[in-house]
Amino acid sequence: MRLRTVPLYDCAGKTWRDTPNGPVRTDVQTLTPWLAPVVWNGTYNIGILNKQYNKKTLRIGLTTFAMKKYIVFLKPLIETAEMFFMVGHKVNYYIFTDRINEVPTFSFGDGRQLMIIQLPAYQRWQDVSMRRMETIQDYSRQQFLHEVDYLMCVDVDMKFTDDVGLEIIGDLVGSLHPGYFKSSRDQYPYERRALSQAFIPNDEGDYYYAGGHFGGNVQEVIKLTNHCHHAILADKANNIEARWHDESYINKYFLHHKPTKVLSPEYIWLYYYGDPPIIQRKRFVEVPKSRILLRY
Ligand code: 4GW
Ligand code: MN
Repeated sequence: MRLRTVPLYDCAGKTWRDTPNGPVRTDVQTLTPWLAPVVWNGTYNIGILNKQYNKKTLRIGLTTFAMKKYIVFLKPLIETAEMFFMVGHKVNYYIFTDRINEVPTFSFGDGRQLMIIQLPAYQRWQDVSMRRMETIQDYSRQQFLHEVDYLMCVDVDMKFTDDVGLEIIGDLVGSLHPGYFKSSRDQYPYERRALSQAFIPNDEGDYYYAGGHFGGNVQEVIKLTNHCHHAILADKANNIEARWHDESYINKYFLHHKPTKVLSPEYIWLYYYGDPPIIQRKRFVEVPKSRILLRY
């Protein structure tokens, strides 16, 4: 008997196979050893996911920090989020900035809004980056917990270039760093000094996760950010700062609190890593920044 051709359906200009039980991607790992899905193009059916969730009640928060000169990244991030991020769903954008007067005006889809939260600017950029943990934890307890169900916390120097939808929703969500998804664990740039709270020995660790895209339900985000914030403080008291700042602490957290969903590097792509065919859709990509202009 001839094999029936599997019908191809169109999904935002891309094709994927819509069959009841697969096929899933065979060129990438789609399940972690603790049985959490790794989300790649072709591994899910967005139509089923959209039917499964109740659009009227689901509320999603997106947090980002646009401190000091990084305020220039806000416009492309939000404008592209309106085109690609959780389209058709309720979204609250939470923008932390010290430059509230420089926040542009946007037009939003139904049920979508932006809230500005003013912060004092920290002098050291490492502190700007690391204090995100403390701040997200703080505002999640006070505010986000009462306003949204899930939070995604992202770098601001990024833009959406393809759909990001309900496939990323999970209780605790991490993203694979684009530079290390093919590396072995001893090559991951984990913090290797035993003195640091972020220390991971050579023979431990599952993946190298990106610091610029994590999330989950608000309770889980509170646990993660609270844990990382306190690890950062403990290290500070010992005059030590982990190699990749907040990213190192997030990696340590995920070692002992496994994500329930892992996003492929489609969800945080950096141009430095080129254009490999394994990345079928680049959904959330870095906006190149002039270090000379922005670093201080
Ligand atoms: C060096 O001078 C700086 S400034 C490094 C980070 C800086 C920075 C970062 C900033 O001045 N303002 C700011 O809001 N941030 C936030 O931290 C912003 O959300 C940014 O995306 C995040 C992480 O910094 P980054 O994107 O520069 O880090 P990488 O290069 O690792 O993506
Ligand atoms: Mn960044």
